[in-house]
Amino acid sequence: MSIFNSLRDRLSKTRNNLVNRIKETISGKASIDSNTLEQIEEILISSDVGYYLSNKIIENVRTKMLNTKDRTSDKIIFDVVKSELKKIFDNNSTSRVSESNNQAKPYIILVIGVNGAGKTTTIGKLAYNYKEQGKKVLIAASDTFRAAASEQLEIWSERAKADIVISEKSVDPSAVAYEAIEKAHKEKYDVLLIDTAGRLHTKSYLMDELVKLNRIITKKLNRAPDETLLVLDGNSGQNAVVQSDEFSKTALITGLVITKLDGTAKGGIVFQIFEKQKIPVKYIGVGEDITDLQPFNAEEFISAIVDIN
Ligand SMILES: Nc1nc2c(ncn2[C@@H]2O[C@H](COP(=O)(O)OP(=O)(O)OP(=O)(O)O)[C@@H](O)[C@H]2O)c(=O)[nH]1
Ligand SMILES: [Mg+2]
Repeated sequence: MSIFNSLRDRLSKTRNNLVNRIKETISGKASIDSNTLEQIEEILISSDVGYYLSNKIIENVRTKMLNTKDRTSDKIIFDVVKSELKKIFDNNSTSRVSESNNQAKPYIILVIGVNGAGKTTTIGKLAYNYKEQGKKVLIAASDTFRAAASEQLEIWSERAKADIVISEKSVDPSAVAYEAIEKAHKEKYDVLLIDTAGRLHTKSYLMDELVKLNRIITKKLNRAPDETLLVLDGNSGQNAVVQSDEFSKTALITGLVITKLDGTAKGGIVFQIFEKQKIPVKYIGVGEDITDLQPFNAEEFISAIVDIN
C-alpha cells in the first residue's frame, strides 16, 4: 500500500465526514444555492476547521461559484475547497518560528504537552524513525512525575532499539536531562529525545519546572534545544488551540505534533491550529504502533481528506 493510500485510510473518519457529507449535500441539487453553501460550511465546522476559516472558505467558494457555469458538479466544489485549504499553509511567510537547527549534534528534541496527548508514544515513534535512518539515538526519561512513566518509556526504547537514561535517584527532570546530554556528548549520539511530564498550563509550578528544564538544557548545551515539539491531541478541539497559545508563552515551540488523527472525524483541527499559531506542523500521529508517525505534508494531508477520486 502506498503512503498516500495508507494516509487516506488512516484519516478516513475525517475524510468520510467531509467527502461523504458534502457529496450528500450536493447530490440531486439543481444548483448550488446559499442554503447548500451554508450546509457545507456546517460540515467544515463539524470537522473542526473552525468558524473563521470555514466561513472564509465558503465565501471564496461562493465567489468562485458565481463565475462558474456548471454549479452542480461535485468536482468544482471539492476543487475550490481544496485550493482554499491549501492557501492556509501557503501563507507560511508569516511564520514566527525560526527554522530548527538541523545540523546540530547531538540533535536535541524536547517534547512537551498536556497529560495524555501522546508525548511518550511520539518519542518511541521518533526514536524508531531515527534508528531506521541509521542514527544513534538516546532517550531521556525526564518525566519523573508520573510513577510508571519511565517503565513506559523504557518499553518504547526497547521497541525502537534506542538507548535510554533513567535516573534511579533523581526526581528532578532537569538533572535527568543534564545527565543525558553529557552521555550524548561523550558517546557521540546523533539524536537525544527528551520526554517530559504532562502538564496543564494552569499548573504554574509545572510550567515553572518547564522553564527550569529549558534553562538547564540551554546552559549545558550553550544553545536552546534544537527542536521543541508541542504534542497536541487531535481530538481535543478548541483546547488544542488554547494549549498551543499557553505553551508558547513558556517555551519557544519549533514544531507541532498532532496525534490520534486516526481516531477522529475532526482532523480539520490541523488547519485551525496552524492558522492561529503559524507554528509548523512537523508530524502527525495516525495510530498506536511504532510506525504510525508521519512527517506532515500539507498537500498530502489535504488530498487524503478531500480528494474525491
Ligand atoms: N490512536 C492513536 N492513539 C495514540 C496516538 N498517539 C498516542 N496514542 C495513545 O494515547 C495514549 C496516551 O499516550 P502517551 O504517549 O502515554 O501520552 P503522554 O502525553 O506521554 O501522556 P502523559 O505522560 O501521561 O502526559 C496511549 O494510549 C497511546 O497509545 C495516535 O497517533 N493514535
Ligand atoms: Mg508520557
